Amino acid sequence: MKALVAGLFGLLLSALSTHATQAADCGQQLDARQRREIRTPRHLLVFAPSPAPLALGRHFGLDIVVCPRAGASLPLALKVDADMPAHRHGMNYRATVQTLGEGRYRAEGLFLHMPGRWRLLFDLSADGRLERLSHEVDLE
Ligand SMILES: [Cu+2]
Repeated sequence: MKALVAGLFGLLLSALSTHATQAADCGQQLDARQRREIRTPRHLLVFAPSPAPLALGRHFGLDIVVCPRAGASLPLALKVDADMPAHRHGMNYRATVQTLGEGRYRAEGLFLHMPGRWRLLFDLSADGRLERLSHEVDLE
């Protein structure tokens, strides 16, 4: 019985460390100075703007990597948008997202047209659920 418990505990530890390694490796190919992370219980999303850094009144894209956590699946679809909650408006442009495979995505056509606090919005659909992730950006 002791051996069985120890064995199960070992299995649990190795499962946990496997997940930790995957999460730690997520998005490592993106520029370390520019990349940002958003964690939820189900996904880790890492993104980096290009051109970087984000600037007012300039078209930019995002390189995005999504890594599933805790038994979640890769997103079937990812939508990217941005808004200014304090002003109740979004962008004047619609971003497009290309799926590159293995959790990698490229969003194009973002444009933040006024100074203030913006939110980058990432809508993931995976496992029949929609999950909205957001990241705040202050632009001067
Ligand atoms: Cu505004």
